[in-house]
Amino acid sequence: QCRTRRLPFSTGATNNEEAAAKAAAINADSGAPTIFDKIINKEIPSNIVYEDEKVLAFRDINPQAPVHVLVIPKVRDGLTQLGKADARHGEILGQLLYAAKIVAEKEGILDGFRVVINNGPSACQSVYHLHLHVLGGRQMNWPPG
Ligand code: TR5
Repeated sequence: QCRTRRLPFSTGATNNEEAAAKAAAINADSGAPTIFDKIINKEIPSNIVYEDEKVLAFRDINPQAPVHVLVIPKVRDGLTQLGKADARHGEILGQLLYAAKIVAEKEGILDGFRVVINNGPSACQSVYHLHLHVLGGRQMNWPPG
């Protein structure tokens, strides 16, 4: 469960809201290196599903479905979150989406899978290195939470 929501549309700060805002600040987009850099550099182990020159895909440590893989660019280049994308990122964004399809194919979930990008505190983003969640292996419900 995401506990870092800072709702921009909330009115009147309660203690709970202040606590949530503080928690969100910890996970804010500071541009600092993230745990994913260590995974890319193989400083910490991960369960890699797919890798090419530009993209790395590895299993999420806290899976929300039988298949839950994260697809990330090996070079962040300012893409802490999708909302920071500009025209120069078009190629890598396409490569990430195509890699998500390759992952789905490798994992045998082409019949039904979901690709999710959480962008910013109100969407529960917790790691500020752009990543696509590829989820499947069970019935995915709609609407999402
Ligand atoms: O909440 P957002 O969309 O930012 O997704 C971040 C995802 O990274 C979450 O689903 C986490 O479970 C996942 N995560 C966090 C860590 C981690 C990871 N997946 C694989 N390996 C991980 N390590 C080693 N360390 C993490 N802190």
